[in-house]
Amino acid sequence: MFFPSEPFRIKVVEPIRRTTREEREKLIKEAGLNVFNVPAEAIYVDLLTDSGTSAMSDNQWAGLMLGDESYAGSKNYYHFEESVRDIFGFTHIIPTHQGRVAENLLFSTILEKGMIVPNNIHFDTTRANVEYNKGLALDLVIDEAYDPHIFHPFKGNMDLHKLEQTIQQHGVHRIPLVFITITNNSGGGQPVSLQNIRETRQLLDRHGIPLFFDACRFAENCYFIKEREEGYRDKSIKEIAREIFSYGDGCTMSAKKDGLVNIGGFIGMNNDELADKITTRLILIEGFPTYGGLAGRDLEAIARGLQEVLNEDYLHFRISQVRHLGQMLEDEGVPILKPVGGHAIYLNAKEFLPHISQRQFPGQALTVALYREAGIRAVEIGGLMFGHKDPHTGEDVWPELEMVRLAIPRRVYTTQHMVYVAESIAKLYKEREKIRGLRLVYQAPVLRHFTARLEEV
Ligand code: PM9
Repeated sequence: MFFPSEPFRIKVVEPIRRTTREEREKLIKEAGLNVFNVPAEAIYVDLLTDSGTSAMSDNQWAGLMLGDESYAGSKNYYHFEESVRDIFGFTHIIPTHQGRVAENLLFSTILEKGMIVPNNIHFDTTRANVEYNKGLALDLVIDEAYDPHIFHPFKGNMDLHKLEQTIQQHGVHRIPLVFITITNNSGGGQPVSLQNIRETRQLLDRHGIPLFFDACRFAENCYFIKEREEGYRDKSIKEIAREIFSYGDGCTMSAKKDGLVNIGGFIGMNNDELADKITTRLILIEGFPTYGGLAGRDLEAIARGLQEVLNEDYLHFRISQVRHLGQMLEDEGVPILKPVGGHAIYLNAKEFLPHISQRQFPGQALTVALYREAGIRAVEIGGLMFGHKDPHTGEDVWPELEMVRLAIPRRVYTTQHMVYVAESIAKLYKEREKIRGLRLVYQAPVLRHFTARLEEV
């Protein structure tokens, strides 16, 4: 498979250590079979998340030295605002220290009990923030998204029929806005087409409902549009991004993904009244509107990162590196979600471990086995993350997909690291009958996967 070489060279290195099998056995046991509790120094290849784990460029590090840490009106804020507006175009740009705060500020301002927020698929922090504010988070992605075998170029698309039905059923007054997550993380990092975005906008215009984007991985989404959607091959990534956001009334963004930084986020919007209300809350919980919980130097790094991420050589390498890992796994017969998305490979845990029922957390069992076997940290996106009790019937509800995500940090690991990951998983796949199911011994009331403790059945 043709795969471009890295469009950067390495100037600084961070040593990583290989642990022994015995060390890992002990650590994972102490961690309650939850890789979130394992110290990062005991991980060889860390694919827990692509969030906040990017390697910054020399240009971004240089920007940190220009940090203006004035409480109000830092010059870095103005540069940040200019850079964000250049791509996203929104009138109000409100910095936050990460994505979930942007979600919290937005939903705590607009939601009233019983309101509904449709999305293609809500990410877990988005869902939690909607539900915490007494709203109902609905996933209205196209059905193809739930079939890991179907190739659809834009598997993150919103199902317009489901959206129209939802509006008819619940009424416009209960839907303060609709979200589209680009790329659709919880559905496999799958892109949304511009046609689908345009049509969603037209549908919402008929009802007077605003459209917001969860823009964490917008540049990767734009790359897929350029590659797969007719009429966009000759457009630049920035032109595609501008068109996407021209259909929106606002966005939330965790800059920890396509901002190429280790911390930061923002809310963008056009509505003056809403921006005023959110800014008042921002001052209460994050800080003054020109820093929003960040240092001036962080804002500078975001301003630069957002422009760097639009580079096509970078995006070509990025998407190809993830795709290459997927191809190596497929060549070994390992079941993965197809097509490969933008930032991660998703192992299909139901097919990897058919002998473990969903009640015994096959995704988490596979995640634990991967750490034990090879010191690789992945994350379960399945029953542990999304399983819950139905509030009306008290029955257990399990998600359709049971996956293990291998999220690839940006500009961090080399192709040889990817070979190591593919070979380790292929070995595990050959010995999969040895992996046992798990049961919960502790769970928190919200976002339980972060702190859950489990044991082997
Ligand atoms: N995503 C991820 O690993 C980091 C948190 S869970 C380990 O995928 C979307 C689509 C996300 C996301 C975070 C957030 C929240 C919102 N939307 O982590 O609060 O993927 O900056 O962003 C993670 P923050």
